[in-house]
Parts: sequence; structure tokens; C-alpha cells
Amino acid sequence: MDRIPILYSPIHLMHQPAYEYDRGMQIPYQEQACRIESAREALLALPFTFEIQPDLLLKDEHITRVHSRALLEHLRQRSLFAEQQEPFIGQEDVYHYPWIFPLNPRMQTGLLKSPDNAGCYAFDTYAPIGKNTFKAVFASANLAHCAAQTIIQQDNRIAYALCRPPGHHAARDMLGGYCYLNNAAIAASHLKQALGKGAILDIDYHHGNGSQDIFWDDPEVLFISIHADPNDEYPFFAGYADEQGGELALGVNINLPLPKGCEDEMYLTALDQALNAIREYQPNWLVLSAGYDTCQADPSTFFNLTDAVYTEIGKRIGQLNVPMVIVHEGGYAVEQNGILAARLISGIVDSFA
Ligand code: SP5
Ligand code: ZN
Repeated sequence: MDRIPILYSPIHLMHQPAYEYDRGMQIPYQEQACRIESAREALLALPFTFEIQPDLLLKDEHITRVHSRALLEHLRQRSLFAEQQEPFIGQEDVYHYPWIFPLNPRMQTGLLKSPDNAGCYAFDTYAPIGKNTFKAVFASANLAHCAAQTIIQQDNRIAYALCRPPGHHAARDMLGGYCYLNNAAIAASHLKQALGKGAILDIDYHHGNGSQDIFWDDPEVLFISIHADPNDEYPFFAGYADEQGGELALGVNINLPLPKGCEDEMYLTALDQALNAIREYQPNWLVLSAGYDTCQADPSTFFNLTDAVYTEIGKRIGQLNVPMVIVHEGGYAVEQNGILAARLISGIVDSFA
């Protein structure tokens, strides 16, 4: 049996927004650093895992295959701005939240010139930027990139990237939903470059609107997402079943929305549907966007999956028998990040040939 590398960086600890806006009211930031520490501890306690803290191999050029240069530079600039403002604000590690949203090109052009341009490229208020945010975001994307690299070099057939901040809501030129750069897309683009066509399976509770956006017109990357129906769940503006891909990639984007209250059996039925579509596509690699906010214990979501079903989810995904990068996404019940990541990967390893 393969040993599985767990890719981790402590740099995420430098990104710690204190609060977020929930319908205009301040609540504690749900995307907490301890989520990843919990996952790290549980994954490394498994007998078949080992940790890698990779060097920074990621270059801007890898990122700009999936994001606009403008978004990348905005992130870098806004982090620098937060650092420069610190002495004037007289408070440490301040996070700047989007507050003016340029809704058309004219507004964008005007606002971009201003130091108050925190709202540029932002589609919501969930992704504030502090002085260390860019470092954390870059290190997070680097984990996904390096996980892809170990698969490409055939050092491993499965790798787990403990990415934080998460990435699947970040589109080519938009950030939001705790996401700044799309880690899964960065891994996928690296894998595609080396190995040809492949698939992204997104099992986070929320639709992976960013990954969908990035590969919308790409027939060489199948994107499949199983998520809460956007009619009544975040991100609301994407994730509907009739979104099937651009003209050149029709059918290569598949959304499987499920109702609030969804339980194990219904979830596994959708999963089988996704896995059949993946098998039919015959991908050379898989990126699994692994969110754990589908579980019953999650404080911010409305599926009722049991802990036990994550082992079964893993087993069914492992049966694909395709080289795989697993990218950590959401999951806001802190301990469940560990418990469920361990169950998922144990299931995968169990059935992987
Ligand atoms: C990566 C990911 O999972 N992003 C999700 C970001 C959106 N979260 C919005 C949650 C809004 C509901 N908050 C209710 C909190 C009540 N305790
Ligand atoms: Zn989520």
C-alpha cells in the first residue's frame, strides 16, 4: 500500500481574521486556523501518512494560468497596504473588508485607483485582507501545486494538501467565501499541463463557483460539484443543474444540487452519479475538493451526513483508481475536520488498487 504525503505549512497561522459579516451582523470568523491544525493532527495519526512541508515551488506564472494577473497583483498590493497602514491605525494585524463594490467597468476603473479599493474583485465580504494574508494564500496554493508535483513525478499516487485559506470560491478574477486563490484549480492546471485531461470532484457543501468559472470553457477539465441547492444556499448565483459548460465544453461541467436536510443515502446516490460521469470521461488525474461542511455537526450548514458515511464516500472515490490530489476546502465544525478527513482518506486508501 502507498504511503500518503500530507502537505502542510504553518504559514496559514499568520492569517487570522477575527470576524465576518453574517447578514450584516458581525460574528466570529468561521474559517478558523484550528480547523487545519485539527486535520493535521488526525491525518498524521494514521499509520500510512507522513508530513511534507514543501519549499515554495509555486511561481506567479502557475497562478496566472487560472487567475488574472490583476487579481493576483490586487491581493499582493492589498496585503502590502494593510502592512503600511498599521502604524496609522494603531492596531495590530487589521483586516480590510470590502465595502464598496464596483458593479460595472466604469466603477471598477474609478475605484481601482483609490486606496479604498478593497471591494475590487470581491463578490462578498467573507475574504478580508490583512498584512499576512497574501503570504498565507500563496503558501496555501503552493501546497496544492506541490501535491500535484509529487503526483506528476510519480513519487505518490495520492497526496493530501492541507490548504488554508480554502480556494474553490475564487474565480479567474474574483475572490470571496473565505477564498482568495483557487488551490484546486492551481493543482488541476499543473496536472493538466503534465498529464493531459482530468477531473475535479468538489464535495464541499457549497458550490465550487470559482472552479466552475475557471474551467467553464475547458473541455480537458471535467468539473463536477455536489452541493446544497443554490436556490437557498450560498453562493446563490451559481451551482444550478443547467450550468453545463461553455460552448466548447458543453457537458464538461456537472452540478448536482441537493436539498437542505440531505442524508447519507441521497448523498451517496448523487456521488455514484458523479463517479459514473467521471469514469465515462476517463480522466488521467483527479483533484478532490474536500470540504467537510456537509456533516451534521457543521454549525453553518444544513446537510445531515453521519461521520460514518465519509469512509464510504472515500471508498467509492478510491475505486476510481486515478492518481489523486486531495485539497482541503471548507468545514467549520473544528474537530470534524480531523475526524472526517481521516475517515475520507482511510476509505480512499482502502479501495485504491
Ligand atoms: C469554503 C467555504 O466553505 N466557504 C463558505 C463561505 C460562505 N459561508 C457563508 C455562511 C453563511 C451562514 N453563516 C451562518 C453562521 C451561523 N452560525
Ligand atoms: Zn463550503
